[in-house]
Amino acid sequence: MLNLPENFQTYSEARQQGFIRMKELKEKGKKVVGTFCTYTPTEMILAAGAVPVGLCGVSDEPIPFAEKSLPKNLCPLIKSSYGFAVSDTCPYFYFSDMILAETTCDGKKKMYEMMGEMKYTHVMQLPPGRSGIMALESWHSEMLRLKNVMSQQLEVEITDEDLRRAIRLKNRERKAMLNFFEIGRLKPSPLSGYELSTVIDTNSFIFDTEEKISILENRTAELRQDYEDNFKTKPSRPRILITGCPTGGVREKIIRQIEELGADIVGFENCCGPRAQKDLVDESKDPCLALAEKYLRVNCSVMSPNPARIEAMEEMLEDYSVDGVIEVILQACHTFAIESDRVKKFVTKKNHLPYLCLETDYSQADTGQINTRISAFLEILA
Ligand code: BJ8
Repeated sequence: MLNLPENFQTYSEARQQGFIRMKELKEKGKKVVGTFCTYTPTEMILAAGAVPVGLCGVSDEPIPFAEKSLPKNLCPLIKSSYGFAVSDTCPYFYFSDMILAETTCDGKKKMYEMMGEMKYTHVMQLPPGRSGIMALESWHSEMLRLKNVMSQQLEVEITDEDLRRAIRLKNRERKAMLNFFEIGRLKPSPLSGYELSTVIDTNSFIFDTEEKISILENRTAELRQDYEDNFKTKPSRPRILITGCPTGGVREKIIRQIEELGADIVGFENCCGPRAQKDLVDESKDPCLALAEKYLRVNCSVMSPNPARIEAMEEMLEDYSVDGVIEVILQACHTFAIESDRVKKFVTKKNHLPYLCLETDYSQADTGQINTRISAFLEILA
């Protein structure tokens, strides 16, 4: 049984509840910006007085709509995101005044060209690597360009003081999220990986950052107390670190299943985890430069080379007392699939820990096979 709070909301419940809140905000004249990625500088959206909303597709329902114009052999996250937009079944896409996207993987950036035919889509040109001064200069100029584009598109002025205020607020949110993630370090962890990944995704449907911070702080305090009262003396189950592609679309099929089969997911080294939270935006610098520096450090596999991901994993293996690593690769995600060889060697040869790689999509076709592979993997850890 997963340790879930009484008022726990599933992803689809939280998504539905957010519709009403968003409609009310729109009626009050609030502008909304749809986003897809951890590279998105949400501070710029907040500084513009607008509301950011995550539009990443985590359901296979809209995929048939996407496959009418996108190749079948494409990442399900891209197909699902596009499918929602093209089938007009996502109220958040409908309510968005503009889309803010980045050139991350090839599939996403080409899909954004098609999305731009439906709604104004600004695509930031992300450098393909971080080394050298050129990368930072070019990403900094993309931040300045974004500031102009967003001012025009949303018809607002964005001042440096607006940006500084947004940076301070987001930094507070990051700290609250990080403290929440770090509950996973406790042994045994009172926080299920299922709850953790759900809360992080559903947070995107709470549009008041102060409210998000307080929800996270309250739940973190509750979990610490729960650990002291009920968990501290319990035996620990095998402790799993999840890595690879975002796992929102395989939450039931993989994340819940791992825990129901007898292990604890204690951390996520992917975009559902502390990847974007653990380093803050420098509040003392010029705001656009500080944003450029921070977001260039995101250690996604679209960056080449990407040693920072292995460094982050090294820290997590130790800090979260990990017993085994499960990597999730979404179908046709070339960058994470190629990087998985390095991850496997790092986990098994350098750290002498078991490693399992699951390549999957959003369908239920491989559920049985995935259960068998997870069960066999957990037997090694028992
Ligand atoms: S920072 S992980 S959110 S790009 S899984 S669409 S990479 S083919 S989602 Fe991602 Fe930003 Fe990176 Fe995070 Fe492409 Fe791979 Fe699909 Fe991906």
